[in-house]
Parts: sequence; C-alpha cells; structure tokens
Amino acid sequence: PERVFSGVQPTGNLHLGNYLGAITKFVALQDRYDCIYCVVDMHAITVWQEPEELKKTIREVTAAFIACGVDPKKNIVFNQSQVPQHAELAWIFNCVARLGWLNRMTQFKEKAGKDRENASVGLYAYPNLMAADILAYRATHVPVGDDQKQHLELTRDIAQKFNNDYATSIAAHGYGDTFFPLTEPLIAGPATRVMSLRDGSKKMSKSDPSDYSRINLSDDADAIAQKVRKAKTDPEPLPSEEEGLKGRPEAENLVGIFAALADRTRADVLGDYGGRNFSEFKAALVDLAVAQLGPIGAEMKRLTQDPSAIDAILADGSERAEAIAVETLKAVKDIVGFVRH
Ligand code: AQP
Repeated sequence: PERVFSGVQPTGNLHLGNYLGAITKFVALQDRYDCIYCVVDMHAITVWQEPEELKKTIREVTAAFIACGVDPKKNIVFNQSQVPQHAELAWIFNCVARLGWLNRMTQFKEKAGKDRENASVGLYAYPNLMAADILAYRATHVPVGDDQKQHLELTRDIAQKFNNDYATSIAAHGYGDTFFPLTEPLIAGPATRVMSLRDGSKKMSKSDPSDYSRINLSDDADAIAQKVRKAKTDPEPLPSEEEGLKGRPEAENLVGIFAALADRTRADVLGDYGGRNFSEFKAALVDLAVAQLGPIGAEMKRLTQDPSAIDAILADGSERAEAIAVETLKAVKDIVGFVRH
C-alpha cells in the first residue's frame, strides 16, 4: 500500500519555505494517501534546544499543521519522541549505514561548520534517524523541500542494504524479496527551495539571524508587507520569460514564491508581470501572501492558546502511529535475529 510520511523540526519559527516546500504538500496529499505527519522533536535536539522553548515549539508546529489544513483525524499527526520505535529502528540503521555514506552528507557539514569536533553525535547520525522515521511505517512517498533530497537518497540506500544483507532471513520469515520499500521523495512545484529574502544564494531558514530573511507563518500583515518591500532585488524590470530569470536569483526566488502562492506556473506569472518593475510586483505579492498567510497565523494563535487540546491530538496520533511502528519493529527484530517473547 502507498503511504506518505514527513516531518518538521520544532526548532523555531516556521517560515514560508517550510510552508511551500513541505506543509502545503502535506495538505494536498491527504485526500489521496494514507498520511503520517510528525513533529520531529528528537531531530531538534541534535542542536541545543531550551527545554521550555522546545515544548512550546512542538505545540506551535502541531498548530501550524492544523492551521494550514492538515486534518488530524484523517491523518496521523504526532511527535516523534512519543513513539519509541523510531529510536529503536534508528539504532539498527546505525549498524546498516556506513561511515562513508554519512561523511558525504552536506547538511552535516553545513550545520557542524568549522567546529566539527564539537558537533553532537546525534547531528552526525541524523539521517539514520530520518530513515527510521520513514521506514518504521514503510512509507512509500515523502514530500520534502529540495534540501532533503540527499537524506532521502540515504534512506533508500539503507533500505536497499537492509533488504540485501537480510535477504535470506526476509524470505524465510515470509516477507518475500524485499522488506522495506525504496521510498520516493516528492519534490515538485515552483518553490521547492525558497531562498532568503536578503540573499538569493542562501536558503530561507529558521536559524538565519536576520528576521528580514524570512516570512514567518506567524507574521502579521504589516510584517509581511515590510519584509517583501525590503526584499533584495536587482534594478532591472521582470523578464517576460523564465529564461530571463537565469543569473537573477532574487528575481527567480520572488517569482517562484508568487507562483507557488497563486498555484500558477512561473511562466504564467511572468506572462502577467514581464516588463513591469519590482515595486508593482512586490505589491501584488504582499496581497497574495497576506491573503494566504494571514488566516493561518490567526488560527495558529487561536490553537496555541489551548495547549492541552494540542497535547491530546499528539497523544492520539502517537498511539495510532505506534500501533503501526510496533508491527514493523517486531518483523525487523525477527529478520535481524533478535530473540523476543
Ligand atoms: N527554504 C526552504 N524551501 C523549501 N523547503 C524548505 N524546507 C525547509 N526550508 C525550506 C522544508 O521544510 C521541511 C521541514 O524542514 P525542517 O524544519 O525539518 O528542517 P530544515 O531544513 O533544517 O529547516 P530550516 O528552516 O532550514 O531550519 P534550520 O535553520 O535549522 O536549518 C523539510 O521538508 C524541508 O525540506
């Protein structure tokens, strides 16, 4: 059966990149697939998180999912740490993945920076936990932003190596040729990699020290308007064709954001705005962003006023997630050769 899994880290303000790259896809997929959406709190602590702040952010991300339109009854919405099978399977994957594979991960290199000796072991092993998140549910599809492509490839490598290494045992236990699916990333549309509003060469990110680099889901209309107006651009008017966006990263980014928010193609947007100047385009972009994000921010605010209602959603989702993951883990333990009662 086809199943979707994806996660978002509770590490700070959710922004337009998380929204367009991931959360809007979660909503679009919920009618067609059996979907599991996770607040990956165990990933968050690979870098230091203030405990009280972390709790708050876990609830905020949950509220954001719901405010954006994810239905927690139809789908499973939960936080990772409440389902112990993620950590259990991650250990087994630590023993499947090779050091050489992890050494190639660019996100670790970026996040660890120059002081690599001081990075947590968890930050290094992060992709193995991510593989466990996905494969604990034997998910077939994962909607993510472009930055997660390499980690998804690693997930496939782990699944494939597990399937190969244990092929005899997998067959002997009646699971046929392969136990884990080779999960497909779902990365599509005009905004799979939203860039910083201040620098078209850097991705929009929660950890950028400048708040002007991103539009937060919680920003009000004034903040959105100010940030878009101040967004970096070049002095030329907009091109009429997509070709003309080459070498103009800031223009390309804003056109991509516009297209994604309006659910149109970039070519279509340029058909309307080609030849016009940025001030005109930005004004339309502000209207579009405020119309779409305004109600989401307001709904997030309303939902986070009742933390116990959010905790109840997470508890319910965790129980339903665990019921699936526990079966995967039983099978994996049998395949690996562990003794269990
Ligand atoms: N700029 C982006 N454009 C498109 N998609 C993005 N995503 C993140 N940034 C962009 C996608 O959002 C989902 C959740 O991301 P995450 O919070 O799990 O991890 P992240 O990539 O580390 O997020 P940030 O905002 O970039 O945080 P920091 O600053 O900590 O590095 C994923 O599907 C991701 O692809």
